[in-house]
Amino acid sequence: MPELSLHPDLRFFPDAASSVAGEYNWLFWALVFVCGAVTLGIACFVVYAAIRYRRRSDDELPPQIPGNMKLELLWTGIPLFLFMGMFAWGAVLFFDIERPPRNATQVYVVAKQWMWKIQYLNGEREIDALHVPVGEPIQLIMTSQDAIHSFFVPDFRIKQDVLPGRYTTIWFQAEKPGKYHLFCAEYCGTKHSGMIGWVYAMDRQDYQAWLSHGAAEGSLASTGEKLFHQFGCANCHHFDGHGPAPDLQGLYGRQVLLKDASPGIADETYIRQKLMDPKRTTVLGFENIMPTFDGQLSEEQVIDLIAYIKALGPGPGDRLPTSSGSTPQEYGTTPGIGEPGASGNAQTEPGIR
Ligand SMILES: [Cu+2]
Repeated sequence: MPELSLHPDLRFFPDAASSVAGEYNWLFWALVFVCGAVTLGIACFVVYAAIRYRRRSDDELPPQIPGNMKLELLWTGIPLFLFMGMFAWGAVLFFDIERPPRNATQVYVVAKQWMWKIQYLNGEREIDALHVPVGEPIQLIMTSQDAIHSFFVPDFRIKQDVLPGRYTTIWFQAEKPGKYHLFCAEYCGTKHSGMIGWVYAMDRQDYQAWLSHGAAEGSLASTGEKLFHQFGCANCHHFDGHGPAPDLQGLYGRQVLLKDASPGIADETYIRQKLMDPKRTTVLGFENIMPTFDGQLSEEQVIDLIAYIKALGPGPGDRLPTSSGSTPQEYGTTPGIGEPGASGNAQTEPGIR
């Protein structure tokens, strides 16, 4: 791509720095070319026809043409072929973007007016900065503390709305080391334009050094474990399967049967909803005695608890009703959310329980 730059930070076209950016560029320019060619063709034909078929005398009557099947088929068929091709190409790329690789490293993002809070599984936290290794897939699991935000890294060609009350995800793989702009792309209040950060893509070694330099207080999961006891969750959620509330081992990613017979997937959004609005759903076979933690837990703490529940392996006292023979492999994913244990981060988790 020709580099038309006025200033290093003011570029005509963003850098292509992620694994999908190249194909995005091809698709973008193909769309520009096809749409440009069609627009130009129609405009030229309009001018040509206006001159060639203009009325030459006041009493001139044009010949009546009843129709032309060949022509109609042609001008229906060619655009259909072109536009279906664009659709298919775009759809393939869309599915690539929406489906994180199984080995993607998960990073949590909490957006708030007006900053990006980043949380790594090892407990490292930072604001308006995201450090990632080059050549490795990263999956972001994002939520908002207030308004709707949008996580946008033009150089990576990724943009995803970040919503309060649920989790959205996006994944990318940085292809070259560098510093890339992170923007909020959804107007979210007075200082929306200042909700800017940087993504630092680093070589594996530098990344490892960066990750271990920090003074993380403990992994997200271990912080979650502390909260689990601090807030009295363990009083009801026993791990021997004999408590008044479901045993949470192996819960994440599994299908959960609810009292109204509707199946639910125990993903991040489900777990958050059980914490903040527990009366909304009741798990089949249990009384709904869960108190709400709305107003008591911050979004970061909810993420700590989710990380803890994710880190809990399946246990012997597995009492949650599931449809027969269901396994995390079968029900492991909701679109875009990684499967339990699929994040490739098991090794970075300390021995929980
Ligand atoms: Cu914002």
